[in-house]
Amino acid sequence: MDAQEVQEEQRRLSLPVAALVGVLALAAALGAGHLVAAFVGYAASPFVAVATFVIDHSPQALVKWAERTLGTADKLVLKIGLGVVLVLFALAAGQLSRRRPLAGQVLVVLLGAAGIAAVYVRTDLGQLALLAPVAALVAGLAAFTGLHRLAPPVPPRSYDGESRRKFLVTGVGVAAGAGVAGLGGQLIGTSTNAEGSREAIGPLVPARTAPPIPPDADFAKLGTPPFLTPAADFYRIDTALVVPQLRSEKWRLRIHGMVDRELTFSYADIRSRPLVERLVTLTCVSNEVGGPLISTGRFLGVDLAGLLRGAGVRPGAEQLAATSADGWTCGTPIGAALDPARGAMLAIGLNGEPLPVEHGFPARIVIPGLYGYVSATKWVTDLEVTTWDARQAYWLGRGWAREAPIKTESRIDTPGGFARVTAGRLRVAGTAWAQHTGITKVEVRLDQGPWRETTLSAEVNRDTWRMWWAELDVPPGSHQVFVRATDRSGYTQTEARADPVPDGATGWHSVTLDAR
Ligand SMILES: Nc1nc2c(c(=O)[nH]1)N[C@H]1C(S)=C(S)[C@@H](COP(=O)(O)O)O[C@H]1N2
Ligand SMILES: [Mo]
Repeated sequence: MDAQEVQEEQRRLSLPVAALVGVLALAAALGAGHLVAAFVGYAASPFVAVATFVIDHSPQALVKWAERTLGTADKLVLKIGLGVVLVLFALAAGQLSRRRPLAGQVLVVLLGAAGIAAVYVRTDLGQLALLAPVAALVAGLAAFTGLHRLAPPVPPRSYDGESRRKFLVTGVGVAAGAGVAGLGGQLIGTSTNAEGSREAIGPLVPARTAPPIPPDADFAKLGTPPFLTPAADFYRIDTALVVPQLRSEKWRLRIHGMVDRELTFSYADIRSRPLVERLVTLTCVSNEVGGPLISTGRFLGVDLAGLLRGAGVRPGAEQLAATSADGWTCGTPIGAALDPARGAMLAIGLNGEPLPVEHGFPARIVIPGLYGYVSATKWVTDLEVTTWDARQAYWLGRGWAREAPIKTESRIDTPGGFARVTAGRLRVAGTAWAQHTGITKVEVRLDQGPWRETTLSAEVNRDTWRMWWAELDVPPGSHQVFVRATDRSGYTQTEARADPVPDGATGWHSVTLDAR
């Protein structure tokens, strides 16, 4: 062993330095991946791709649980969680490599391979998209190896000022480079993204407007939600980790399958057709009894049945299979899509503006009365008229029902659960819905007492929710208030509790109160 080898043998990094090397290499990898992804597809950014993979391959019960409990924050929580895991990996890579870089290099390659695999399995991303995780792997490995070689050992025997300067300059360079690459990727990605295109749409003029909403369509002053949900508050549920960025100029909708003639529409084609406005309450099948995954919008768009009839639906068709730009799929009974009384639409506007990007810009499907997962495809680009046997939509393969009309349900909005209230006269208020049938009665009950009818808001149409309120006499103590709705078919909500899986929750919503 010569002196050089002895020195190499004993070279060891301190824990903080090793950790820094790991974290800087991670930053270099993510920054490089994000920059390349700006050119080959945003969803190929390795971080995004891995997180999406986690969503797509988690047990569906877990995904739905996250949607229910975390709502729109589910993705943020996932991203933070993944970020923490990655930093732990980076720290481990540093720690395992305090003597030799090999163990850390292996970890870096494993992480890079995970990114490549996550992009590879995505059928909606081209092969070019693989460049993003490959760039991440190369950058991560180079940064790790280079920084490891330059890092100060303990004890710092032959490590002089010059070596220290080199390490610092390289470290700062890697950090700055990663930041610039990441930010640059973000900037380039968004200048080619959907929001710019959306802002250039200009006013969308309805040929037929929805009737004005009467002032007594909600009891917002008594604690119900407003009849129309502001777009910013509209519940959002989808599997897209990165909101698909479509530009209206490039968007196309193809109608094919069991049709007489295949049709392709551009945004301009759709926009120049007579645009109709419809007030519709969307509901997610994952909504628990009493849950928030329901909102009402003023949708603007064209009649879906008209588009399909233009293509000529052939006999024997059963399913309208819709595909979104990000590869999500949805199957609707063809009858519901064609029924003129149902009013299915291809929507391009919400509440007087172009669809928000996260709600499907440039276009989505809206079909009154069906849960979102069997009807409401956002970022829709492809409609295939087909049979049930020929294609199985995304959530069907995960245990959810093929046909899923929205169930008649009701919710207490005020007071909230476990509220402390003053004993005596208590006002309760809430929401009820039975889309496509209509609500005719809502009743409330205190504990095991008699059902009492509530005052209903004006019925705007049968496809939207209805608000209710009532007053109850509440003695001091702990109590439970129940609500149940009856729809126009005469059906009264069952007390039997059912989970959202496979076709929507049932049961009476109740809140527990503490009256003093
Ligand atoms: N492309 C796409 N469209 C989708 C989904 C999705 O995951 N991807 N989820 C559906 C579900 S489950 C629901 S409940 C509605 C929600 O629409 P919103 O987010 O506009 O409220 O969108 C539907 N359309
Ligand atoms: Mo949903």
